[in-house]
Amino acid sequence: MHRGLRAGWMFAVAAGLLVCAGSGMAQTRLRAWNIHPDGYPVTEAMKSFAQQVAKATQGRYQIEVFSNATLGDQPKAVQMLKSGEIDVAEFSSGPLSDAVPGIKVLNLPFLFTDSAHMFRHLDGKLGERFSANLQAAGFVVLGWYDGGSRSFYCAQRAPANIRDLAGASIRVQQSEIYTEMIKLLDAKPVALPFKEVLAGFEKGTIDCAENNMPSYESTGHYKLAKNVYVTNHVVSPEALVVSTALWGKLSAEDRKAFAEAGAQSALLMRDLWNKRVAQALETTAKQGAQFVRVKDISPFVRRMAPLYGKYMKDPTTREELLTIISK
Ligand code: GTR
Repeated sequence: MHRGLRAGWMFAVAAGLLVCAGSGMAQTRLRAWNIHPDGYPVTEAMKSFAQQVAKATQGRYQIEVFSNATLGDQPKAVQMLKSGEIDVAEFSSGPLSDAVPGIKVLNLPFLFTDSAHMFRHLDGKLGERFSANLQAAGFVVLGWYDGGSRSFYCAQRAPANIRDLAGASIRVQQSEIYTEMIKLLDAKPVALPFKEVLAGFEKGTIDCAENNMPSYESTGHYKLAKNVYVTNHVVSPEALVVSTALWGKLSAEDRKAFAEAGAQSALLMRDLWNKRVAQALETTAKQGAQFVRVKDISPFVRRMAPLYGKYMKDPTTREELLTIISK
C-alpha cells in the first residue's frame, strides 16, 4: 500500500477506535463451540455467522469459533452453554434433547422422511414451539441446520438385514433416545464421544456406529468400517444456539442482527450440506465403502414401537409427535 495512503488508513482506524471508545462502545468477544473440522458445512456456516454479526454490529461483537470439540465433547458443551461458559454453539438434537426433553421427538427413528419434510416443520409453527422449549431451558435458536440422515456402518460384519445387527456393539451419541433405539434392535449401545469413535473401531471396542455420510467421511470412519447399511433411520436437525445469558444482554437491535445472521447461516449450511453429502458418498465409495440399501424398512419400524408408544404417552412430546405424523 502507498505510504501516504497507509498512514491515512491507520489514522482512520485509530480515529474509529477512539470514536468507539469515546462513545463507550466496547468490543465483546464471544466463544463459539463446534465439533466439526474446517471446511465442514457446519464450520463454514458458523464462520459466516460470526462475520455477519461482526459486520452488522460494526465490530462490537467478535465471535471466535473453536472447532473440532477442542473445548470439550458435546454433552459437556451443552452444560457449558447453559452455565454461560461459552456463548454460541452448534448442537445436534441428540445430546441437546437430554437437556431439553421437549425436543426429544426430533430424534425418533423414521419420523421425518427427508430434510425437506423436516424443514417444512422446523421453518414453521412447530419450529417456533421447539425454539420456545429450548429457550426456556437456556438455548436461543438462531438457525436450524441440517443433521442429515443417519445410517449404520460396521467394520467386520456386513449387515443386509436388521437382524444382522443383533448382538453388535454399536456406538451411539451420548443420548438416551439413541441408546433406547439400539437396545430395541437387540444390539449393545456403547455411548462414546464423537472424537473417540475412530479409536473405538481401531481397538475393536465397537463393531458398528451410525451417522450421516458427511461425518462418516470427515472422521475417517469409512477407512475402518466399510460396510454401510443404508437405513436412513434418523433424519434430524441441528441447531445454532446462543445462551439465554448472552441474549439477555443484547439490545433489541443487536438481537435482530444476531437473528438475521443465524437465519442466513442456516440457509448457507443447508446448501453446503447437500453438496457435501454427494461428495462424501463419492469419496467413500471410491475408497472401498460398500453400500447395502435396506429393502423393507417395516421390520425396523415395528421394532421401534415401544419408543413411539413412550413418546406418545409423554405429555412433553405427544402434541409435537402428532403434528409431525399427521403432515
Ligand atoms: C454428527 C453431528 C455431531 C455429533 C455427531 C455424533 O452428525 O453433526 O454434532 O452429534 O454426529 O454422532 O456424535
